[in-house]
Amino acid sequence: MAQTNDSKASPYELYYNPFSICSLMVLYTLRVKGEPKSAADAVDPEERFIDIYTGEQMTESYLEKHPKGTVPALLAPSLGVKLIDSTDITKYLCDRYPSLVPAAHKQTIESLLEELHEISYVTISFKPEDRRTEGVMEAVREIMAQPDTSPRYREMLQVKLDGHQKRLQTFQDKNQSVASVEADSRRYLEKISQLLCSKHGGGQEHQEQTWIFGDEVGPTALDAHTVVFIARLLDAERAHLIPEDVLRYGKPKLESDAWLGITKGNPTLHTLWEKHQGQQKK
Ligand SMILES: N[C@@H](CCC(=O)N[C@@H](CS)C(=O)NCC(=O)O)C(=O)O
Repeated sequence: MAQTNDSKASPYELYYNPFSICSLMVLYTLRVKGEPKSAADAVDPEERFIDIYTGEQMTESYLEKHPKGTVPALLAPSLGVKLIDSTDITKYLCDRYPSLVPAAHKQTIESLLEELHEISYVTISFKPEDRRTEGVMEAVREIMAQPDTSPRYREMLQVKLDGHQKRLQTFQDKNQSVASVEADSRRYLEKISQLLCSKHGGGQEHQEQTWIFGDEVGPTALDAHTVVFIARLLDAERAHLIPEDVLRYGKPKLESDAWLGITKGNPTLHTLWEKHQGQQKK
């Protein structure tokens, strides 16, 4: 299933899913990216929907494009671009759109983005009974077990399986738990709160209007990723992890045209979306 935006023929393709936090981070970065360094630096990808809830990410044709079989992915075959991680895609955009990483805040932005992406989103997004990672791994194994799966396709599926296994192992090695991931989230958002506070001296009145480094700086890559993280925590019923000033900062962005243009007003979590759909049918 493919959905395209109205950009002119672009050499770039962005594979995404609107219920994927990392896809949303890239999509929102694209919406607030500002002006490119030059016309040749412009990145306005054709956006292609991948249904990661029916297994489209583990089809042979998608794995040919993207060996990990995840979203997002930014590809531009004619430019030799193949970026298969949201942080790499964001760096690529930052190199081309200077307002995403203003020099004065570069170090802060880079180190906080790194910290944000260390957080296990799966742990705070899904309940153990959702069996999100296990479900994906089982589906991959099922395809591998089918007699008509070619040796080449089986090999590609094994790479995807190994990637998931490695992630699970890292989680166990780090001794992570829901409580520790919640603590990581709080620690991260506390730093955002401090930045907001240093900009506005703790006053409440302007925070709804502004960006982390202030209106004169405008949206940076840190804003783009943090706003999406806030949206996900809200959808995952984890509002208690968000400091009040950070919530006041985030909420208006989640009502903006840029955000609603991406989500169409849907939640960021597929499980929540399904629940809403079910309720509407009753
Ligand atoms: N580190 C990657 C994570 C990508 C990732 O795990 N994407 C998830 C959605 S948020 C996905 O594609 N899940 C489907 C699957 O693993 O099969 C990034 O930042 O892009």
